[in-house]
Amino acid sequence: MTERRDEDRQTGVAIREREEKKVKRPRMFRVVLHNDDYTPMDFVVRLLETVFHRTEAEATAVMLHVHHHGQGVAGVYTHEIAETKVAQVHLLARKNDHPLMASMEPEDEEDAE
Ligand code: TYC
Repeated sequence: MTERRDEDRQTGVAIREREEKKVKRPRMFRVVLHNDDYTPMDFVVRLLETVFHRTEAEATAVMLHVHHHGQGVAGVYTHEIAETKVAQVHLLARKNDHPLMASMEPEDEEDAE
C-alpha cells in the first residue's frame, strides 16, 4: 500500500483494509543448506531430523541432494521461523566445529534475490 486518499481515511474503509490484510497468507522463505567438504553426513542428517522435523528417510534424501548438487531446501517457513532455523543450524554447527552453512530466500519469484 502506498498513499491513501482522504476518503480512505474514513473509519469504515480503514477497518476493512486491515481485515483484508489479516487474512493474507504470509510470505514464505526457503531455508537452504549448503554443501561443504568437512561436515559429516551423519551430522547433517541428525540436524535435519531435529531442527527441521524430517523423517530419517527425508533427512537422508535432502542431505544427499545437497552433497551432490551443492545446496538444497531443508524447509519452508515464515520469515521469523526461517531466521531462527538458520541461526540454529549455525549454532549447532559451530558448537560441533563444523563449517555447515545455511541461508534463506523468498519463495515467491517476484521478490526473489
Ligand atoms: N559433503 C559432506 C561430506 O562429504 C556432507 C554434507 C552434506 C555437508 C550436506 C554439508 O549441507 C551439507 N561429508
